[in-house]
Amino acid sequence: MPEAVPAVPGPATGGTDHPAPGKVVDAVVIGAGFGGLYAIHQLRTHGFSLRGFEVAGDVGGTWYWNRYPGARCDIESVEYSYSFSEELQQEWTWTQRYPEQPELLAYIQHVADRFDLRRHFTFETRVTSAVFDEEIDCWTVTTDAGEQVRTRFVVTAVGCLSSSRVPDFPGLDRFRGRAVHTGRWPHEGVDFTGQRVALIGTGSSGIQSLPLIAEQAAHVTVFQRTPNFSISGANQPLDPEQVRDVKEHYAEYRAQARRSFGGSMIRTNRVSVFAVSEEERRAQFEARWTMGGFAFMAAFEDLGTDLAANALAAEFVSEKIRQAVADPAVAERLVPTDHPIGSKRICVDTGYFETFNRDDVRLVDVKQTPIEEITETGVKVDGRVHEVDVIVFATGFDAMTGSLLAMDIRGRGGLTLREKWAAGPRTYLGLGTAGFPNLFTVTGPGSPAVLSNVVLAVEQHVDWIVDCLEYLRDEGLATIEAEVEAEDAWVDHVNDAADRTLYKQANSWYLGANVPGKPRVFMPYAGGVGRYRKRCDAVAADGYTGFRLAPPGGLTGTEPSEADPQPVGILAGS
Ligand code: NA7
Repeated sequence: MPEAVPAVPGPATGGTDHPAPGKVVDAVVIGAGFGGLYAIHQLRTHGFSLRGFEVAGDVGGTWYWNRYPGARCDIESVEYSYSFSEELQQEWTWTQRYPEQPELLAYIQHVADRFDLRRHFTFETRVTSAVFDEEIDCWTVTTDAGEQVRTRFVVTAVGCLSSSRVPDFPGLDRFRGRAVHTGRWPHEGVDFTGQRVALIGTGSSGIQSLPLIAEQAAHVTVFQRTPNFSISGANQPLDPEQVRDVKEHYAEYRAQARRSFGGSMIRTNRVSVFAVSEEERRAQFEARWTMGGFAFMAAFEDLGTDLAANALAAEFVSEKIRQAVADPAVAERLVPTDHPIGSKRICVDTGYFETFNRDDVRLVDVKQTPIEEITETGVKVDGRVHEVDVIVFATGFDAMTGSLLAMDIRGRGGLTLREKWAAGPRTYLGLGTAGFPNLFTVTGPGSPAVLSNVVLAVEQHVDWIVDCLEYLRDEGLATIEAEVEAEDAWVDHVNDAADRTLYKQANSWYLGANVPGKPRVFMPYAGGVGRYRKRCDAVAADGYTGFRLAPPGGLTGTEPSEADPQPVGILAGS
């Protein structure tokens, strides 16, 4: 099994700021990544009492755990950053077009320091359960340290790609070498010098890490089940002139991103791929290829929705793969053939395909002949053991629902979230789910987060949630809960939006296809962040249509008794 990550000492900041034991707090925030940190900041700014819990030893979320060589964001740094503070966005200067994990983590730590956010968190502590008491409209949150906190609201900011997953290969425990997962990378790093390495998985994590592991290791065997489309990020140091321009016009750029489909400043060429000559088409593809990264899929307006249009883009990228890889047989195995380009999140790489030109890198196809077992000395495929010293599992995550369902969340009538979502997640706007009052999911299933720039997505969710809590406080209301009809309509709409695209044609983690037994449901909202934001704003402006709002005891008709803990904060107007 991949080894456990050693505990990292907690941050050396000035103590904690936790409400007195026994007090009912307004909100418990779970997670100290981009979402949880901003939730804490906004809730505190608006006068809510709170507690935060985080499994890791410090802030960072995704960027705390994914420390593998080459880990880098696929959204440009100037966009993948908070917009809520003008001072913050002016004072922080990114160095590269696509930020590497250490720079991202340094940024998040800077935000935590600058806004003094750590003091609200209890680190190295996992929330194990959250149980709603409908008599008194109150949640009890329990941690693995045995602490119980009573709270009016629970805000989960647990991340969409935080539940790392190692497939259940027979013999996993027998391996005598070292085994690590990219999403739980050891903090002291892994020295591959002189080592024979097995890299299992060719998603974004495998594709980013291969070139760097290969540079160090004696030999790398890459076990590929599904070839993936990957586009060079054309990463480079940021031009100071460009940084100056972005900083000067940040407000406009952010506004444009908020209105866009994917939450970024990439502009889609609003022309069908069929409306231009072959020459023009090629020139446009070439120009977008040179730009690098996600801009490629915006070369024409119909690449994500029309299979024939998509095939032209896929063919262009396949040609690039064939040009990059010297051995035609290896190149052919690296060319994706089983899904439309972009129907899985496109990978953004630095020299991935070229790495297969090295003598010390070998590609093993495990589609037709899957990995049989892990032995004491290596990985067995088709009767042959590939002997290695280290296995790197770049095998992905139980995405979007894994970390939510890992907690025992119980709503009305003791219904568990696991029971409610047994056939797939059901939410209203990705923010709440019927039967679970006062539970908010930042970047929950049914929201566009993972199809977009996640930082922009968490800001929108947190702003909406905090506005909602203020509304409830101002109106003297105790609970908010999605109505079943609104939720059903939203789930239908999420499905319709996906059906208008090619997303469902890939066996992706968006569909839960990578986890055996997981219901095959398209989880994110593919209608675009601009449209989604408008919808959320309209719901709020109309007094939270589709949600049921109630005063204290309003749904049960029960007033809290003297013996019950008296709510502080939200109802008491703290
Ligand atoms: P991904 O994209 O889920 O990739 C996981 C990879 O692991 C993928 O190539 C899988 O093949 C492979 N895998 C999973 N199980 C197996 C087994 N049993 N045998 C062989 N190969 C296997 O995770 P990443 O961490 O790379 O990226 C996640 C997201 O992070 C990414 O989309 C970006 O948004 C950032 P498969 O494709 O399932 O055949």
